[in-house]
Amino acid sequence: MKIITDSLESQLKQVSQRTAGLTDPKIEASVREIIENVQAKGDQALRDYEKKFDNVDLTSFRLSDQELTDALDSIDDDLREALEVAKANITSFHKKEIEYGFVDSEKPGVMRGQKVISIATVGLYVPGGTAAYPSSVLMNAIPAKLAGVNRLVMVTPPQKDGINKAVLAAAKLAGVDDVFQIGGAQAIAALAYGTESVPRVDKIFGPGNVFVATAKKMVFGQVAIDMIAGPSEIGVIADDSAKPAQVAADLLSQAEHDKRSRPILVTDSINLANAVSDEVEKQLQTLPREEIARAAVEDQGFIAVLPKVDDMFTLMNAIAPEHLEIQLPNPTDYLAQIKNAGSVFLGRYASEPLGDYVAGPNHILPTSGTARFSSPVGVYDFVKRTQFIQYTSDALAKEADYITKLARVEGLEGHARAIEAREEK
Ligand code: HSO
Ligand code: ZN
Repeated sequence: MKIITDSLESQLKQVSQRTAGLTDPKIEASVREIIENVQAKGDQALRDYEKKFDNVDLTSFRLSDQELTDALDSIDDDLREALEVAKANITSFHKKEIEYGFVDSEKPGVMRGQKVISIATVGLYVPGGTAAYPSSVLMNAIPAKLAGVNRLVMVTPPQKDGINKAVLAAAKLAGVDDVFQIGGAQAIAALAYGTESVPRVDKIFGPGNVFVATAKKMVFGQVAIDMIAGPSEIGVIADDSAKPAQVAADLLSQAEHDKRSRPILVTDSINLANAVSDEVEKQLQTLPREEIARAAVEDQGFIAVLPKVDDMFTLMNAIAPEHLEIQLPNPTDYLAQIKNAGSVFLGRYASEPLGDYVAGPNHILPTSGTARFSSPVGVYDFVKRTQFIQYTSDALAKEADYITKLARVEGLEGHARAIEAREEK
């Protein structure tokens, strides 16, 4: 792995030059055409695109409830137990995120408040092939259902040998209401505009390839979207007390996701830097996804050596990694110094995959430095807020002059008169 011993200033400069890539205009044009066709021709367009892109002839897109039940019955007992444990831990954590709104009646005659209302219908995109992760179905569906979403609609591309049973089992366990076998930009268009068989949703969640991501960007406004997920990172801050084999394994756990994943170690110890670099090479040689992980390690990864602990945190906050492991003695002492990170893993035993699967906090996290301004997926993403106001005649009379003053300054006589219409003569 590349080891960098430059000054903090020079490393910060390199981080600040990182930018999000622009979408290719050719992809945009073809996605626009797909969206327009689905809008105009509904199910017929979906059938045509599924034939063209996924080479399947579909008469109906929706899987029956029996198919979901059968999938859940078909998985082995150990997998069932693992999914159940994950579900229980995700549920108990996310229950803590539920908001109840408030009513404020501190001023006489005035009631003000905020009400939290679940989003009625939500779409969840689940990619096909090897990126179809049952764990990610749980991470989206459980907070959605806790928030009170009425109808949670999952879409996933049809597969030659049928849709991944573990994904369907997770969907059933987590309370997904409908599963449609459709994928790509056409699935996003169907969710955004609705077709004869696919309901129109209010918000779309879930990762996908560049066509899916482009389609999500284009339908934003018609519907809400969760985020546009970019390449992910794992950042580890460690000193000499860390075990090189563990640090290396954790870096590779994230590197194996994608060639564009970025594994980063920041340490004050050149010995640890060298030992981790050697370990990464050694462990790569027996990793089944070596090709992907090696590309991530060699093209995206690096080890930064900075002698001061404060500097290590300054650099990591600038990187704003999706996952941040603190492998230092007394790791909780550093929580206050962390400003930008999706999810933080404290101490030797909080290895990143613990958070991917069973700990309970969400694993759908802000990537590519967006932890500067975004949060993990949570119950709060599946709700919206409405506020309310009630005044008595006396309470309004006390503030009426302020309203008419502000209204007339803004040139809005109608506003002022609406208030004056309440004056009791
Ligand atoms: N680490 C991924 C989530 C995941 N890992 C799903 C395994 N399965 C999020 O960056
Ligand atoms: Zn992972």
